[in-house]
Parts: sequence; C-alpha cells; structure tokens
Amino acid sequence: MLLETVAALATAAMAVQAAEPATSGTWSTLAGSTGSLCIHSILLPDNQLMCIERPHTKPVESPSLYPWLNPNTKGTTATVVQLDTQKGEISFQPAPVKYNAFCAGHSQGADGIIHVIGGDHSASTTLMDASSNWPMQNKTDAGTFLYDGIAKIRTFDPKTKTWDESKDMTTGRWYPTVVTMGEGSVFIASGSLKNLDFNDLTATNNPTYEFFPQRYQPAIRSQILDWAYPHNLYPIAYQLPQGKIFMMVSNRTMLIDASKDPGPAGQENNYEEVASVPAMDHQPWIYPNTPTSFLLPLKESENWKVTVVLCGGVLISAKDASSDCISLTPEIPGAKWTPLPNMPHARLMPDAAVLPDGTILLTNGAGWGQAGGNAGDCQFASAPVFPTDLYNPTTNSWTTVGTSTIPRLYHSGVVLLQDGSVITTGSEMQNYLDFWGTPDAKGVGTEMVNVTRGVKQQCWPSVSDNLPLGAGCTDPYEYRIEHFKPAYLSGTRPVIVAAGLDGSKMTYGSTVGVQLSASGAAIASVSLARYTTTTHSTNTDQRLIVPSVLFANSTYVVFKIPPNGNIAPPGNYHLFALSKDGTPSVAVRVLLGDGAVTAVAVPTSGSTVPVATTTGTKSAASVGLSAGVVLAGLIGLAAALSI
Ligand SMILES: *[C@@H]1O[C@H](CO)[C@@H](O)[C@H](O)[C@H]1NC(C)=O
Ligand SMILES: *[C@@H]1O[C@H](CO)[C@@H](O)[C@H](O)[C@H]1NC(C)=O
Ligand SMILES: *[C@@H]1O[C@H](CO)[C@@H](O)[C@H](O)[C@H]1NC(C)=O
Ligand SMILES: *[C@@H]1O[C@H](CO)[C@@H](O)[C@H](O)[C@H]1NC(C)=O
Ligand SMILES: [Cu+2]
Repeated sequence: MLLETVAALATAAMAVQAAEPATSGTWSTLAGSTGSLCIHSILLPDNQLMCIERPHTKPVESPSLYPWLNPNTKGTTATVVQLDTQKGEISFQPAPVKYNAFCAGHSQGADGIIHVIGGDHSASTTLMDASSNWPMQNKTDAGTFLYDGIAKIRTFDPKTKTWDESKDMTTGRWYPTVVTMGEGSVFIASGSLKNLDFNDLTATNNPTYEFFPQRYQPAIRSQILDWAYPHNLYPIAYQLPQGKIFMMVSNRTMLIDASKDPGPAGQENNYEEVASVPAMDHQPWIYPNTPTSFLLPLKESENWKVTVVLCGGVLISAKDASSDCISLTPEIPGAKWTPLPNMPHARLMPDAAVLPDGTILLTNGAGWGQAGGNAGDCQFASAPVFPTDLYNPTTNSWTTVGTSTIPRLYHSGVVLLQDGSVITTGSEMQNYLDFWGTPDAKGVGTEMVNVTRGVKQQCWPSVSDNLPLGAGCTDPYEYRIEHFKPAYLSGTRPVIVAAGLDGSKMTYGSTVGVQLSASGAAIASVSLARYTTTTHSTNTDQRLIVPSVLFANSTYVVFKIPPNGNIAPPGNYHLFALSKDGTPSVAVRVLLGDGAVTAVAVPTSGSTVPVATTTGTKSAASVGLSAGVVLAGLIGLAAALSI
C-alpha cells in the first residue's frame, strides 16, 4: 500500500464527513470475473484472492471449444483474483492445481503459507495430456480431470505463487476441517472417504483426525466424530487461547489437548466433552443443515476471553431456515450454550465477516432447504436471502445494514479486505431460478429434491436429453464479486503510515509502535484481523484480536502483540487503527509469528489524545518490564518507528 494511496483515501473520507453518520452500508457489483468459481475463497496479500472450484462437468461459455472444462483455467480449477475496490473491478490469472481440491479444507499458516487439504477423489488421470500436464480437451463424458486429491496436502506460497502438492495425509478426506494451531502445525479433522450420499451411507465415514506435520499413524479415532456420523462433515473447530482445540459436530462439543498423547489406538486420552447444544428444532448444527460460526473479538482487556457463536441453519420440522444464534465460552468450566438475540433474517448457509470495529456482518444464504447438490442440477435450497445483518456484541443487538443483489447459496463466501470493506464470492447452480421459478419461490413439500417436479430441473441437459444446450437455464457458476462498504467507511479515517511497515513481521509478546498521519482521525483503538480462508460457511482462520492501547497521540500508537499463537495463530493479519467512532484506517499487513521479543518504549507523557482502551494490570506489568528496551529483530518495522 503506497502512502499516497492511504492519504488519498483519508482525504476522500474527510470530504464526505459532514453528512449524518450513516447506519447502512452500500453494495455494488465489481466489474470482471473471478475466472474460477470461488467455492474456496482464500485471502492473499496485496488485495489478491485465491479461488478454487470443482472441475466443471457441465458446459460453460465455449462448449464447442472446451466441452467440459472451464476455459478460464483449462480445467485446472484455481485462479488468483486481483481486487481493485477503488476502481470497482477485478481480474484473474490461473493458478493451476493438479490434484482435485474440490471441497477441501484449508487454513492460513505460519509465514502466510496456505494449506489446502483433502478434496475430491474422482479423477481421470489417463485424460491428462502428458506433454503439457494439462487435461485433454476432448473428453466427452461427465467426469473430472485432475489427479485424485482426496488425501492430498497442498501448500501454496503467496510470495512465489506456487503450489507444492507432494505430500499426503494418512487417509482421504472430503469435507474436512483444517485449523492452524498456535505453534503453526495443522489440525485436520473428519471428512468423508468418498462423496457423501445420504441415501447410501456405506463406507464413507472417517471419524478421525490427524496433524500436519504427521504425528500419529494411523489417524486418531474420535468417539464423538464417530457418534455424529453422518453429521460430522466440516466440523466447527478453532484454536482456543488457552491452548486446546475446540471441535463441535452435530450437537456435541469437545476440547482436544493436542499436546497430549492420545494413547494406544482407540483410547483417546486427550479430550474432554463440554456442553452439548440444547435441544431445539434445529439439530444437527452442521452440514447439510449448515449454520455458520465465528468467534467474538478476543480482547486483551478481557484477558482474551473466547466466545464461539453459531448462527442460522435449518428448522428440522419445516426445512425453513432458522434465525437462531447460540454462544458458548468454552474455556470457562461448566459454561453452557446460551441463546443470543435472533438474527433479523433467518438463513441457512450464512457467512460471517468479523469487522475491524468488532461488529459481525452476516450475509449470504437461503431461506429454505439444505446445503448440497451438483452444479447445473436442482438446488437443494431456495429463496436466497439478500438483506445484510450486523451484530454488535457490545449492545448485544442486531441491525439490518444493507441489501445485496447476487444470490449466494451453496458454495459461497465472505471476505474482509484491507480497506475495511467486504466482498461476497461464489455460489453454484444459480439456476435455482429455473427450477423454483422466482427469486422468492420457496420449495414445497418435504422431500429434499423431487427430480420429476417442474420441467427445468435439469438445467444443463445430459447427452440423452433432447433439449438444446443450456435451454432456459441461468449460468450455474457465479463468477461475480459483490462489494460491501460498511457504514463506518463514511467516517473520517485514521491513517497508518504504511511505509516500511506493510508486510513486516511482528513477534509474539513484542511491544510495537506504529506511526500515524496527523491528517487522519484521532485514534482510539487498534485491532488485528486475521486473513480469511473460507468455504461451506466454515472459516477457522477468522478472528479479531483487540490489544489494549498503551499510548496514543495524533502521530503514534503503542500496543502489545498477544503473547502467543494460541491467542493469535501465526500468519498474516490486517492491522487497523480505529477512531473513537469505530471508523477503521486502511489496514497494513503484518505477519505474526515466533521470534525474538522486541519492545519499543512506551511514552509516559505527551499524549495529545485520550487513550480509549484501559490497560489491564497484566499488560501494565509487562510494560514496566519492557519499557525502554529495544531488542533486535524488528528490522522491517524499525524504519516506520521513531526509534
Ligand atoms: C484427444 O486429444 C488428444 C490431444 O489433446 C489427442 O491426442 C487424442 O487423440 C484425442 N482423442 C480423441 C478421441 O479425439
Ligand atoms: C443430539 O443429537 C442426537 C442425534 O441427532 C439426538 O438423538 C439427541 O436428542 C440430541 N441431543 C439433544 C440434547 O438435543
Ligand atoms: C414429485 O413431483 C411430482 C410432480 O409434482 C409428483 O407427481 C410426485 O408425486 C412427486 N414425487 C414425490 C416422491 O413426492
Ligand atoms: C506523539 O508521541 C511521540 C512519542 O512520544 C512523539 O515523538 C511525538 O512527537 C508525539 N506527537 C505529537 C503530535 O505530539
Ligand atoms: Cu461442497
């Protein structure tokens, strides 16, 4: 981020400052295409987004040229999308994967390395062109074109834009959950041994978890994952601040001590079960009933208390979407799942973005049905939900803050960007219109899919159909990105002096100082928003870290990086400075990780603005220890500091 750009944004923001503070944000559609469908949306540095799709098995734009492939990627299913929210446009370049990553799990790890783990097995390696290692373009039946990826561990390095697909798990996993742990290794849970068919529940259960790098062989069998089957796909899981892994499937919750040896096969001596979800017309709280989950902001002033929230999903009795939200503080012994206020709009498959001011945006999803389905075939869900809801944990209340226009049903996502705005991505089989008739249509009856209902339920004709190609169909692949500017972007923004700071490494426990431009709004708080990877309403990466401000004046702020990766797992974060009204700066990228602890001096006088966040006794003590001490290791940051 160039300094000029930051200054220009601040000036633009000040120009509109005179208006009444807005309570609603604005949606607009960015020009251009993501190239591949963002079933998997992974934020990369420099306003780039990795999108991964399933291999197309239905015709797309140039059916005569590439009968079964996405011509944008020649079937290799991944693109890096360049986002330009100021110009309102996007562009893409292919980032080919060789091993089918459809419905993999993923997380951002140490040094910003992306892990994409598991995926789909069906593959036709004989159809790979040996000379180019790209799929052949004359396949005539529906299948996939990539090597078997169901057991694959892929890493993507955003710096070199290259994949390493050389490693494997102990077993195959389709729909696994992947969590980057505090010390940087990866926890990989559940998934199915082949595509799950609820009408044929044979030989698909994989109720195990494992680690990368590998720790145990075979993988550890979990009694609760086994019990929950088939409701154990994309488990809800997080690294917790005090060190354990949170995992919830169906309606049961466990805390895993990953540092503890699980014992001989079948013993599983390393977990405790905590609160089960109360009985509601809502079980199970997982795929395909698909709520979303997120963590409330973790604050130093609250000693990093963690709260897990689940919102939305399906009412079992009617297949209507639910507006329920429930929360749990899993590190407080004896805590129970308790209701939060209902969302203004019921939805299944919602997506959540935790914003820099600590509010949570809920968007996307459907009003009826369930998750799942094949691109081009019938929707399992209908009645897309367009209103956008915002939860404020401080007031424990919801408001509706906008209305989007693009349906985001199965295989969608939401991502917070560096400038404090939000994008929505993905959604497959958009031809719900053709099946259900109107955007407001709601499925009738109780069956999941009735393939004989209606005349257009099979939108992309199979070879045996007599219909012309694509007759009466909408494109089942949504390549557009919609962009939301929250109301806070109409306020005057603080301005972080980015020169030398953007991309710098910050080590756990360090006391850091960041320069601000006096031309921006006065700063009252800072927050660190972890880069997002999201799929299937699951986002194990997303969390907002709110350090206490130790010193702030109009040109300088001092705060402390959390003491370890359990609170803030390693990887890239957006560092935001916020005004007292909660208007965020444009963020700079900082890379949290291990290393020598450094500390800038905390000025004891000369503060020209009140410090909004009170400093807890814990951090005050550590400030005393570190004040005046500047250690080596902050080379990237030093240039930006007045030291
Ligand atoms: C398919 O294309 C490949 C080259 O990409 C060619 O070698 C092969 O003969 C073709 N097969 C058929 C059946 O046309
Ligand atoms: C949890 O889910 C199981 C399986 O669906 C169900 O039998 C049980 O009643 C549920 N427990 C509660 C408390 O709702
Ligand atoms: C599916 O829909 C058709 C047409 O409405 C109806 O005749 C048929 O009974 C339905 N099938 C089932 C299993 O409900
Ligand atoms: C803010 O504090 C820093 C550190 O004490 C100091 O160098 C700087 O001059 C102060 N800025 C203003 C505008 O007072
Ligand atoms: Cu999927």
